[in-house]
Amino acid sequence: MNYPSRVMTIAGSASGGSAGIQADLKTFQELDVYGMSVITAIVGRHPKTDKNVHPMTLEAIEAQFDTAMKQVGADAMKTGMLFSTEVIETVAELIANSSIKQIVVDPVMVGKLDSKLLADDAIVALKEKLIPLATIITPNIPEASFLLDDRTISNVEELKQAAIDLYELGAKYVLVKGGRLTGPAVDVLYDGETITTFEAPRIDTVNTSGAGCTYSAAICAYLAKGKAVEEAVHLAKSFVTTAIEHGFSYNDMVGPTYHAAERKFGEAHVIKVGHGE
Ligand code: PXL
Repeated sequence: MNYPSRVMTIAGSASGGSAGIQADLKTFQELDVYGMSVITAIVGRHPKTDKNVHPMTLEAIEAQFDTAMKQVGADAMKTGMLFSTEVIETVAELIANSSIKQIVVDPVMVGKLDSKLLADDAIVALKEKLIPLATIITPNIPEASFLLDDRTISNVEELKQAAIDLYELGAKYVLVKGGRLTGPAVDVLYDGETITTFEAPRIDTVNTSGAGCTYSAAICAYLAKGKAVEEAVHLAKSFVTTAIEHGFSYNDMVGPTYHAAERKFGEAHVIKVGHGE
């Protein structure tokens, strides 16, 4: 038998099941890769104390990583919510000392419901320690803007310039996601030489919780399967667009994307790919 490729996510647990570790593992399963997880923190708001981020110890993070690597090993990995400088530094060291080749860094900063997922002082470690190890980073507009000292990004041209400038941080590829602009959902990929755009139709829904996690997890899964970065982004964008199209909610809160959508309904969206500036 051909065993499935091995993927690991290092991220926060989102108890509602839409984002974080839970979105990552659902995505991995849908794409038939073997998913493993290192939980950095548990995210869930306590009704009385209001505390929302419950961090794991560094020892627990290292123990999870070591166990998964010894038991299985990994062909690709992604990072999501890491929260603090010390966790970012620990994770960067684990990655640097591993043989994992494909590293997706989703620079998670703020959740859909405005929960803070990156500490104020952690941006320096993110930029200096983790991003230089990345095969690809996948910031959305607020994240790209924050990484570029609060630059305004309000159209596709500025999205392209942001990708070019973020490349200087040392990742091999930069994908800046334009989902928050108006018009079609355009993402820009830059590899130091060529700009590639990926365009999907805008879907009129509020149920996009975990879309960013799902997108980066899908990129990670396709990289583990041996796809080149551009192809992995293309396939992942189609996967997440279909998941967003079939997003839903069990109540009046912002709901999840539907991770099983592509499997159940087929590939609904053609992604338009453009090359050059
Ligand atoms: O969607 C960003 C995100 C990432 N990781 C965790 C989260 C969220 C959003 O709530 O809870 C753990």
